Amino acid sequence: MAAMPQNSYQHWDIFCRVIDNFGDIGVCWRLARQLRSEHGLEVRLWVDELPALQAICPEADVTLPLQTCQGVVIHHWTDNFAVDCPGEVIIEAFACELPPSYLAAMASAPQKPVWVNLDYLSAETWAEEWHGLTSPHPSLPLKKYFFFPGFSERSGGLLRENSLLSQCDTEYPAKSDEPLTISLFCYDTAPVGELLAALAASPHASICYVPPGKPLAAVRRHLAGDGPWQHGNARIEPLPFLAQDDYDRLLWRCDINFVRGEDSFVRAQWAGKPFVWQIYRQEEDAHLLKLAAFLDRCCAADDPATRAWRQMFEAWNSSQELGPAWTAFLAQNLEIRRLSLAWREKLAALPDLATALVNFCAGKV
Ligand code: TRH
Repeated sequence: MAAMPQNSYQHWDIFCRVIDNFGDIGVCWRLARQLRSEHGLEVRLWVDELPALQAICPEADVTLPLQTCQGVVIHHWTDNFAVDCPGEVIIEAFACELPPSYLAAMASAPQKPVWVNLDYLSAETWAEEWHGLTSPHPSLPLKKYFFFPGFSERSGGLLRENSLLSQCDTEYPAKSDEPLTISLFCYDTAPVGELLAALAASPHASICYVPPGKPLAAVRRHLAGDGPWQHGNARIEPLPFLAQDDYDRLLWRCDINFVRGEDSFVRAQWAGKPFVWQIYRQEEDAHLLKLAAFLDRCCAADDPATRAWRQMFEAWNSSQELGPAWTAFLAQNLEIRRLSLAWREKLAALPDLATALVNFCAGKV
């Protein structure tokens, strides 16, 4: 267990509203588990959609208003919310808005809790500038801190469990013979048809693992039936939705990972394998700035491998032709593997997000 900083708080409440998909609960569940298992904290997780939690944590029971999973106390967050005593630290994930009765309880607590908005991950520099700033509540004697995950020491870092990298390297040491193994977690807007065509026509055999939901729906728009499919030189295999730790193992085991959103994107970076990110679309194309900011950090060099990697990200996220980008990406695969490991090493030198958050909150009121 990590050494506790002076004046650290024991009782943490995390609030999570599932907007869509699995990223909101994915981040909160991972954080809750790590605060419990590595920092020994008492953690309550309030989540409004238990089925989303159950998808990534199959032991969760969707019928229970209150249960404990892996040491984390899980509450179903419903409209008739009630709590006796607020935590000492309150994490409002992704500005999900705390219930008014809870805010009132926070305001009347003898010692005001530390209230933190855990924000979305962005490589943009404004996120570093905002990291750690506060905002007073308009009417109650409370202030909220903004905590931004990120890719530099000026941010709150990324979620990374203590033994993650050693576990990954021990369980799945490098392999690089055919068939090429690929995991495909994407939105249904990705140019999946072009990827399937390129894999089918490739002289190299591949296996592509496809999770249910949007990725499988995208595949089924191009291949008839339920699969698995042999499509030219590619085998396309549907997978069940995996528990979060098993999804990590899939990323460790595959040669190339297509990931999306926020949490799988981070986990692919810890896998240290070439990955392709489909960013979550935002209004007015705000996501394109976010994508460019990440590429400027991760793919800053001007060499053939970095250019091929960047080109693949751009093609996967736009309507550009995918075929040439994929061919260049594959041709540079070994070098991109080396770049992925170097990037992982750079990120792993930063404090992990859970530890940074515990240190950030210690002693604050
Ligand atoms: O599911 P996502 O697209 O989630 C999000 C949300 O849409 C959110 O609203 C948005 O703001 C955010 O993206 C940017 O992608 P993400 O973040 O990768 O979350 C997926 C989670 O599901 C992650 O924790 C990994 C997990 N997962 C499993 O546990 N098992 C699986 O089989 C798969 C495919 C994923």
